[in-house]
Formats: sequence, C-alpha cells, structure tokens
Amino acid sequence: MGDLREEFSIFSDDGEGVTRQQAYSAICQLNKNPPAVEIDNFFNEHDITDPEGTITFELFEELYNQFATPTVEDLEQALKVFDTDDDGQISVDELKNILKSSHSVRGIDVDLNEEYVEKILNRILGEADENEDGLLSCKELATYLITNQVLDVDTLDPEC
Ligand SMILES: [Ca+2]
Ligand SMILES: [Ca+2]
Repeated sequence: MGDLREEFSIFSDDGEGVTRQQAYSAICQLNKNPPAVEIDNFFNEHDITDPEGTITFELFEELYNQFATPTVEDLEQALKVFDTDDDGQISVDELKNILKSSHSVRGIDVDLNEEYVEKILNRILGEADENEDGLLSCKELATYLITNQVLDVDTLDPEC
C-alpha cells in the first residue's frame, strides 16, 4: 500500500485530502481505469458535493479498492460459494454452475453441454493444477484466473 499512499501525497494539495478530480487522476496513475461517474457517486455517498471537497487517505483507499484487481484470497472466497459439497475442490459439476451463473448474469440462457464444460475444465486443469493431483481446488482456480487475468469466465475459450 506504500504506492497508494505515495500517489495520494503526490495528488493532494495539503497531504490531507484529495478532490474528486485528484482522486480520479491518482487512480488512473495507478493503472486503473475508473469510470468518472463511480468516483462522483463515491464522493456523493460521503456527502461531499462541493467539487473542491476532499476525501481523506482512508476513504481514498476504500475508493481505490473498488477498482483494484481482486486478490487470490478474494477470488478464492468467491469461488467457495460454488464448492457446494464443501470439499475445497471444484468438480466438473461445480464448474458448470460457475459457468452457468456467469452466463445468467447477462440474462443469456445458454445450454452448456457436457463436452464444452469438460474441455474448459481439462484446459484449466492442465494449467492450473499446481499440485498435480488431478483436482482443481478453489485456490488453484483463483490463482489461475488471476495469473491469466481471466476475471470473467465467459472469456475462457475451450479451443485455446
Ligand atoms: Ca467441491
Ligand atoms: Ca490440485
């Protein structure tokens, strides 16, 4: 978080706070691409309506985290929801549910056939099964998705 504190100081006029414009610039500088409207919303939610109004480092950090890439731990937690038998491993059936939920989010009803899911699973297994036990743990899948920057399972291509 040292970098974050540094960016904050660079953009802050007094070292104590940043305006929405400064917050936007600072977050862009940290290689994130924040929608300006979300920064506006964040300031508004904290009752800062004056364009010159500032937020503290603590709030800035909170704002930044909204745009930060999730950590392996975050994603692992998220994947645990899909580990329905709670064995710490993502089975073919469970992966299917992840894929289905990701599709249904977009309101598209896709019939995921067994072959498609198995292709994806086999591909991920080949690359993500770190301890080579033939099973995919939540942690292995999370690590794989983050390493490959696949944060949307829709973008997985079984043909790759
Ligand atoms: Ca499981
Ligand atoms: Ca494994």
